[in-house]
Amino acid sequence: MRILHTSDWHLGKKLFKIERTQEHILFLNWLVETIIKEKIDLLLIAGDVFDSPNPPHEALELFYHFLHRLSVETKIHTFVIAGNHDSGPLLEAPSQLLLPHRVKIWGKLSSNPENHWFEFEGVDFCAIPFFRSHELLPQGHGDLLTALTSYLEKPKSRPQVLMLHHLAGKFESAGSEQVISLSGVDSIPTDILEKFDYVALGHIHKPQKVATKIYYSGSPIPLRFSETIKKSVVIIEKENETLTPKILPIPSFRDLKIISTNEADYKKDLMNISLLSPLKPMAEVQIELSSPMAGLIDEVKSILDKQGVELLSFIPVYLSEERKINRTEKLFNLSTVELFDAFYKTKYPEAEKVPDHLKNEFLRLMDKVKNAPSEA
Ligand SMILES: [Mn+2]
Repeated sequence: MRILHTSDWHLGKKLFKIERTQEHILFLNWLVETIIKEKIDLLLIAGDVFDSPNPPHEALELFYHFLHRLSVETKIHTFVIAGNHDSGPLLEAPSQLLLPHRVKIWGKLSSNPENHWFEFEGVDFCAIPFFRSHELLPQGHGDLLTALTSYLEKPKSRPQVLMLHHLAGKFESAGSEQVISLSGVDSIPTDILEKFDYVALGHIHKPQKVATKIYYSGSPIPLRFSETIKKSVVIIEKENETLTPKILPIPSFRDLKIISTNEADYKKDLMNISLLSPLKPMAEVQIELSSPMAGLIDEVKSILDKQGVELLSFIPVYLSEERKINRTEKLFNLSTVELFDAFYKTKYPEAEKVPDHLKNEFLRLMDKVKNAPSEA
C-alpha cells in the first residue's frame, strides 16, 4: 500500500488582495497526476483544507471538484481531518454523500475514542481533528494529555498510523500559522506518539520531520513571502509490516520572493532577479533609503514588469532608527560648545567652522547664563 500525506491547503486564502486560486488549481491538478503516477492507494489530508470556517464558494467548488476527480479517475481512498482554520461541522456536512466516493471525514472530536479508529488495508488508522480543550475534557476537569492519550491507545495487532492537526514535539514554524493553543496542550510530546508507525501531522506550514516517522507535510504553496523553503508531500510505502516515508517535492507554481536592497544597488538587484514559474512571480521589495525618493515605486514596478515579475508589496526602510539612536547617544556626550558647533554644521554644511564673531557671541551668552542669579 502507498499513502500520500498532505495538509494545510488553505483553499480560499489571499495574499494581500491577491487570490491564490490559480496556484491551488495547479497544485490539485499536480496532486491528481501524482496520485496516478505514484500509484497511491490512500490520501491523508491532515487539516486546514480551507482558510476560514466560512470559505468562499470558489474554494468549496475547488475541493469538491478535486474529490470528484479522484472518485472517477482513481480508485483512491481519502481520509480528511479538520484543522483549526476549518469548520468541523461544515467539513462533515456532506460526509454521507462522500462515503460512496471513498472519502471519510473527521470534523470534530467524538466522545467515543473508538470512532476515531479505522482499519484500512492492514493498518489501524487513528484520525484526530483539531480539538479544543472543552471537547477533550467535557466535564471541565482532568488532565488534557491523559485524556488525549486515551484516544491514541489501542492494542497493537497491526501497524498503526496517526493523523493529527496539532503542534507536536519541537517544530520550526513558517510564520503563517495561527499558533494559538485553543486545545490547552501547547505541544504534544513526541514520546506519546512514538508507538505509531507513522504520524501524519498538519498545522505547521514548513515541511519537516519532527522525530523518526513523525512528519509535518507542510502547506503545498507558500502562504507568505517569508516562506522560502521548498514545499513537499510525504509518500509512505507499506511493505509487509514496515512503513517507509519519503519526501516528494511539489513544483513551485508561483514564485514569491523578497528582494532586499538599497538606494545604490536597487536597479542592478532588480534587474538581476531570475524568477521563472508557470504563474507570474510576485515580489516584495524592501529598499533602504536615506530619504524618500519621488517616483521610486513606479520605477521599481516598471523594472520588475520588464522581468515578468509583479510587485505586490513595497517597503521603504529609512536609514535608520539605529543611526538616529547612535546620533542621539553621541549628542548626549558632547559639551554645550561642541553641540553648538555640530548644530552650526548641520545648518551650514558647506561652512568649515563657526565664524569667530558668532562663536565669541555664543561663549559670552553661555557665561551670562551661568552667572545669572537663580529666578526660582
Ligand atoms: Mn494551517
